[in-house]
Amino acid sequence: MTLHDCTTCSSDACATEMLRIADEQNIETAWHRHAAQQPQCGFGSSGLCCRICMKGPCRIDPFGNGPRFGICGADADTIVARHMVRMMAAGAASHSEHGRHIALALRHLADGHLDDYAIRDEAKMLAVAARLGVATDGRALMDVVRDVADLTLGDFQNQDEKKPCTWLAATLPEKRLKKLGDLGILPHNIDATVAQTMSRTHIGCDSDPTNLVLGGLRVALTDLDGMVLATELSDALFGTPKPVATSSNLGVLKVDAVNVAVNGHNPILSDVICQVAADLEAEAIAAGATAGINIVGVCCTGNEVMMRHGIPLATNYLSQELPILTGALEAMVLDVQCIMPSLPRIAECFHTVVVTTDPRNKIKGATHVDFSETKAVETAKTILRMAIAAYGRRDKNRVNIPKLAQRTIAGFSTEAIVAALTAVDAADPLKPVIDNVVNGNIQGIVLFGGCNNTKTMQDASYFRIATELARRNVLVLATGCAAGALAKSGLMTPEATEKYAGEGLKAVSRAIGEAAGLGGPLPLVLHMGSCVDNSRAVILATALANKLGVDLSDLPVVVSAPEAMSEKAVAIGTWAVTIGFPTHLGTVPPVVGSETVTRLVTETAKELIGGHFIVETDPAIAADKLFAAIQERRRGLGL
Ligand code: SF4
Ligand code: MSK
Repeated sequence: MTLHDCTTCSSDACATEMLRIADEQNIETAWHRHAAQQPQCGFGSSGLCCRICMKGPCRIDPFGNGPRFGICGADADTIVARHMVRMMAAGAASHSEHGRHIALALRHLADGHLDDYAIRDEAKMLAVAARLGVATDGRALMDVVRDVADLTLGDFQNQDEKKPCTWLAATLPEKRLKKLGDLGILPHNIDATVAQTMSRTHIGCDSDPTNLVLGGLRVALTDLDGMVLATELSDALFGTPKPVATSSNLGVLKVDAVNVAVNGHNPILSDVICQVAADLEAEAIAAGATAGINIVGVCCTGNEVMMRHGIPLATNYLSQELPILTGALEAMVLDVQCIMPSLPRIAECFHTVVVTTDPRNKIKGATHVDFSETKAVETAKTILRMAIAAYGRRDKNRVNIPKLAQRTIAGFSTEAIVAALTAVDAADPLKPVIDNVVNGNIQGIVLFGGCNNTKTMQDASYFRIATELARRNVLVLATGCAAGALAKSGLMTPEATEKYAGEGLKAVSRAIGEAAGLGGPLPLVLHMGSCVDNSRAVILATALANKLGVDLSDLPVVVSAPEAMSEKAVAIGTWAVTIGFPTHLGTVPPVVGSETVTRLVTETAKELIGGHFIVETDPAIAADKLFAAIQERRRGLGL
């Protein structure tokens, strides 16, 4: 199967170039496998295939000509709702497990067991402690860290259903917390809520679609809890991002360096790899790599190290196989989540070593190097030496590094945005944003999140919707693989602001950028980090809502996931709706087999919680719908 003339695979020029090489060398990528899967099953696509018990799979005929019930009697509504809610639970488990890992690391650090880590941002640590109500005055830092870690781990342990998760309570506006509490969907414990979700969706349990969806909203909120705690504690441990200039796309690989890609999500190993690479520079040069060691990022680990260390981003989720195809990648180092099991198969065709590091996330054919925080530096050096050894096996005749590396300004944490605004109004940093929303220079805010999906042309919708909304003076934020797409497209630059922003947005952006000493406007798209860092946008929105005395559902803030793919994206989209944001999906989720569930999440949700899903695969129409949702909110505020 060849894809070299594929006009719908990717809008990323480097990906298209590498697909041609894949065809020439007969190497299979995700796009080839997508083509081989066509046509995909209609029952599965619409959510009408149930595999909850071994009497199944049971399938419901969406046209009414065949079975209307599964063997146990479950109908389309129950089947669709149960499977969708289980996706949310899996997403919540994933983000929260990431968060737990960071919280446990902090606990071990406080107990003096982690020599290779430190609190890099003490001010953030103290700010977090104050937010959680932990006393800081006159106390040793590590005592504060221990209390924060224990309070955080309490969100995985609390058995009092009336006491909401600590981090949610410390993050969302009072009005939103009350609404969620009144609906009975404010979770008390991440682990317990995930377990309850699995239990209520077992055969013979909850079959009421409305009740199931409400359970889904509750478990999705645990996803948000896990994300907020992961982000905030990572900042304390590794540093809070500040604007940093770097570059994106496969041209960041260097022909004369030992190239090492870090891929996955959790910065706990990759951050150490970035730190120790300089120590092994001489060994790499001695091996013939005159440019030393070049660390690059992929997917959300890439976002983590890009925003904190300026490490260039090689690519996002869907094209993660392609750095290997350049023939110039010595090692790909993996941690957790969104990692393709195909990587070792592709690496077999080259000299690349694929290294897994998490004992619960191994891949057949990869080399496993067990990572633990107690020997972080030692492990990082072992892996880098494997990469240096691989450099000697590189076939120079097979090196094909695309030339494109887009300039990228990353690292707009909430704190960095507030710092830039403080340069405009030190007494009241949020005032410039609010004034400009009121006068219409800024019509609203859109947060792009989520993945890549082979069902759409890679990265294309991100570019189209972002530029279209920016032209209409909507401020654009991005995280995760959305951020990767928009970085590779060149939209994280001041030049993109000059080119694509509407006049109002451009004027505001110039004023803030110049006051903050950036020497020009802000980038068109503000890079807020990895998937877990969607929490940063929630914190920013909460600050705006509190300042205005309104709920999140009153703000002209919308969310867009044009290429949503993972269970984590399902969980993120659901909590975005649950806290009140209109949320666009550009890929159709497996719910359309149930009119009831579809109506619940696209219409009823709006009445109940303020947010709702907008499913729209056409990016131009999606931009119109998102802008219309912003206008509706503005009218609600009397603007
Ligand atoms: Fe079929 Fe019911 Fe089992 Fe699902 S739970 S597979 S509908 S019998
Ligand atoms: S990595 S969840 S593909 S954004 Fe965070 Fe990207 Fe989606 Fe994974």
